[in-house]
Amino acid sequence: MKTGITFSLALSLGSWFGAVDAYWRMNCGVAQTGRVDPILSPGSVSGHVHLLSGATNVNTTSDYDSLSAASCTSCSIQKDLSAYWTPLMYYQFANGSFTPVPNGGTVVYYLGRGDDIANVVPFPKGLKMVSGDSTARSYDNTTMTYGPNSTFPPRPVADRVSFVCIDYTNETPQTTFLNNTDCPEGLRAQIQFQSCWDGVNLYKSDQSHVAYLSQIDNGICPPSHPVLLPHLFFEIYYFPNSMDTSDGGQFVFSNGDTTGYGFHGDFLNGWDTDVLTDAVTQCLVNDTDGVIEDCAPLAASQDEYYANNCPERPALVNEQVKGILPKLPGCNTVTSGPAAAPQGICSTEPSLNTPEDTDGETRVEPTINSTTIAMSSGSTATYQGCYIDESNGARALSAASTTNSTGMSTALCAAYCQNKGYSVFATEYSDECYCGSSISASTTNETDCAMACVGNLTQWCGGPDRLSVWLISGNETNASTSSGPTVANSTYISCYSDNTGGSRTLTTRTMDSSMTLEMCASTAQKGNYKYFGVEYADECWVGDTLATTGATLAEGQCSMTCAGNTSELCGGPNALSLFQNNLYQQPGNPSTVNITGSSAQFGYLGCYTEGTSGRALGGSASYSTTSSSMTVEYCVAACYAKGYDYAGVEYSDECYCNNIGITNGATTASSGCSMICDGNQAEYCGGSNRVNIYELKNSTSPSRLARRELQHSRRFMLSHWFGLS
Ligand SMILES: *[C@@H]1O[C@H](CO)[C@@H](O)[C@H](O)[C@H]1NC(C)=O
Ligand SMILES: *[C@@H]1O[C@H](CO)[C@@H](O)[C@H](O)[C@H]1NC(C)=O
Ligand SMILES: *[C@@H]1O[C@H](CO)[C@@H](O)[C@H](O)[C@H]1NC(C)=O
Ligand SMILES: *[C@@H]1O[C@H](CO)[C@@H](O)[C@H](O)[C@H]1NC(C)=O
Ligand SMILES: *[C@@H]1O[C@H](CO)[C@@H](O)[C@H](O)[C@H]1NC(C)=O
Ligand SMILES: *[C@@H]1O[C@H](CO)[C@@H](O)[C@H](O)[C@H]1NC(C)=O
Ligand SMILES: *[C@@H]1O[C@H](CO)[C@@H](O)[C@H](O)[C@H]1NC(C)=O
Ligand SMILES: *[C@@H]1O[C@H](CO)[C@@H](O)[C@H](O)[C@H]1NC(C)=O
Ligand SMILES: *[C@@H]1O[C@H](CO)[C@@H](O)[C@H](O)[C@H]1NC(C)=O
Ligand SMILES: *[C@@H]1O[C@H](CO)[C@@H](O)[C@H](O)[C@H]1NC(C)=O
Ligand SMILES: *[C@@H]1O[C@H](CO)[C@@H](O)[C@H](O)[C@H]1NC(C)=O
Ligand SMILES: CC(=O)N[C@H]1CO[C@H](CO)[C@@H](O)[C@@H]1O
Repeated sequence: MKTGITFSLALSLGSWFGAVDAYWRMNCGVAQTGRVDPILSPGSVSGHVHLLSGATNVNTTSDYDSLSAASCTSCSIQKDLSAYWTPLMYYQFANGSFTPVPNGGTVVYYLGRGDDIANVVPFPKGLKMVSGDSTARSYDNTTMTYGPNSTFPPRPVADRVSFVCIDYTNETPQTTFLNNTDCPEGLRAQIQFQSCWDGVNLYKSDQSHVAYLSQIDNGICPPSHPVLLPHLFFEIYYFPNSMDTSDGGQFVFSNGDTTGYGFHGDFLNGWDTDVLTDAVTQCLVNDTDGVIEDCAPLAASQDEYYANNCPERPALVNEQVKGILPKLPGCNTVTSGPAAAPQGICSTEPSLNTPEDTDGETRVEPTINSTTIAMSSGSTATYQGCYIDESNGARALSAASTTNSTGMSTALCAAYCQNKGYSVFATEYSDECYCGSSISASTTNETDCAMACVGNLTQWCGGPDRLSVWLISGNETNASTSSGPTVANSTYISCYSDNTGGSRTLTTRTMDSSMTLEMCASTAQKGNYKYFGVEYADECWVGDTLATTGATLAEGQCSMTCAGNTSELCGGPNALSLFQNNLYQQPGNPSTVNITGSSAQFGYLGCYTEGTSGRALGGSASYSTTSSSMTVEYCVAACYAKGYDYAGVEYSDECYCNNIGITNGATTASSGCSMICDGNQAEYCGGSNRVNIYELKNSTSPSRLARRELQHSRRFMLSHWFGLS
């Protein structure tokens, strides 16, 4: 998984909200990071950096119509092309420099709130609003909501901002300011919006077109703002514990605010009006678990892979806002109050970059046997369907593979496989490419292959363990018709060049004065090497990849008889009789691991980075061991035997266990976990600071149950901080 969002939802517990709600909640990846604010700084560079979610084309001049032209949104509901943004959180090192705190994106809630909920109306086209006060550095206990009497008392509007430090073992109340930042499971910044509209103005710069409910998240609207809107609420997940804070630095928002009182949020409506109207009517009043699947108008355009399919766009403002920065972008002084801190204005501002125009671009659904692409070689590739990969731990197409995390597309994979002489190719998980001569795996529902290619977002590139399979016309029989020597459990490739410009085609050599093809095949099988080749009568070469320096030679160049069998040919000078080992097992991560002698099963969660301030499987109750015969099964069994629910393998021989799950680090590309287990050549055991994590399924251990309870109770939990009921 490449998105941090599923991760952050798993962390959710506790909430601002007291009463049982009707609502929906939507996860959002990042659309843009930079000094962009089309509400407060239209057409110019904003005063401070924002984390923007929503329509992919959000820019400095966005309005309803321009957002509506976006090709996608970084949020899960594709018919919502709104833009949502908040200031970005940084860490200021003791030496004065800054770096962004890793975030898990924004969760946007639409809640049915207010006494007048029966008359709630959808956001009108083009409505925009800002909640919060960027200049605030202390709690304002005098500016109150409308509250006419003791049934609907007024409340300080400052309560619209809140922070939750998430710590499963030591729950702390939420605060209206940034207090504790030692948050093992993350820090949630939260902002409530105005739900009462004057019914006339889509925007007024003093925000007087909208007003808060009397209780902010519930109650009544003032008579001046009689129209009730859906109640909007953002949660932004930060991971302060993934920063090394040992230098004694501090957390600060992009506007220079260390207190959190100046946190704020912006909303620019870009919804498809029909979809929003249907969702408000059908779901806002009675969807009590917030799940989009339960709301038909929203589910229809939900994209499970929103963060990959609509990734963050390149920076619109020509300045650096990530990495290590000498100062906060813009002219923002770090202040801690209590006095208000007006927005600093710079005399000069960076230029704007011209973004690639993707407005209106839509994804093309390929049709089996009729969608074709023309390849630069002149061949044509025809779409074959969505196939299941790794159904029993082995790759469906294993002859060759590559990953390109920026450029993968159907055409790129096609060219790669054709160059290697294969006629079947397939893309997977947005950036992987596999080749073979034929495919015998099972097809599956086309909707399973729903990840866009990273190199061309209008094409599909498979999904998790799902292959978008293509066939190159004219090359169907290339591999299968090649004749040549037969060796059991091996396929002859061709006579192949070696030692071109001093580069070896395969990695590892053994020599034997009684060399035969079978002897070399046996070496490849024992070591689980994908290829083997015999050269110069007595040299056996094995390896998993063919160096790009090698190429097919005329068969006549492999005409030396084998040292151990004069009836077989064993290559020639700098020429390999090259074979593929059909017993080769592509290393993988078993998706489930059974515990011998028990019904317990562990499921694979993914490849994770270790945290900078602690192990991914950290916490006080954890265990680790190493073994020169490490396998996934060994580690899982060792953790289970000691009563742990999580197991992780790393660096080919290390094993980690804990009971509370992932406490540090984050999901990362599977390519980071590519070290072979010391005890099983067909399994991966993590990498350097990368860990493959497994979780006990259906655990009944008290810690897991308690954690799940906290997650489930989210929507029912009474807010002790705000004293709501
Ligand atoms: C903002 O985006 C809209 C829609 O893509 C585009 O028409 C407009 O020119 C962009 N504005 C700027 C300043 O780039
Ligand atoms: C508001 O806060 C100030 C400073 O803490 C305090 O002196 C004052 O009494 C408070 N006012 C109200 C109405 O609570
Ligand atoms: C409180 O104010 C609301 C709204 O104006 C009104 O409907 C209600 O009757 C009032 N309640 C009391 C006890 O005055
Ligand atoms: C602020 O954090 C400290 C340290 O974690 C804690 O002791 C204190 O109770 C917190 N304050 C509030 C108002 O929650
Ligand atoms: C809510 O009520 C509407 C109208 O009665 C109905 O169409 C919809 O299915 C209900 N939704 C849920 C989640 O129960
Ligand atoms: C595609 O063509 C192949 C070979 O002609 C055929 O076996 C298969 O059923 C076709 N699939 C579809 C979905 O038409
Ligand atoms: C990835 O693909 C892009 C676009 O085709 C190409 O420019 C780049 O060199 C490729 N990167 C790797 C590592 O192959
Ligand atoms: C594929 O999945 C979609 C969405 O879940 C469903 O509507 C459709 O009926 C499925 N098609 C098949 C052939 O199972
Ligand atoms: C992206 O894919 C579409 C659909 O296959 C294709 O028409 C387009 O040419 C591709 N774009 C690039 C830059 O290759
Ligand atoms: C080929 O592989 C199969 C399956 O592993 C094995 O049973 C068989 O003995 C092998 N044949 C030879 C000649 O090695
Ligand atoms: C694990 O057990 C399940 C049933 O309990 C079985 O279906 C599955 O094949 C087993 N998996 C392995 C890898 O042994
Ligand atoms: C017709 C066709 O696509 N032929 C291709 C088969 O594959 C080789 C590479 O192995 C190409 O060179 C051919 O053009």
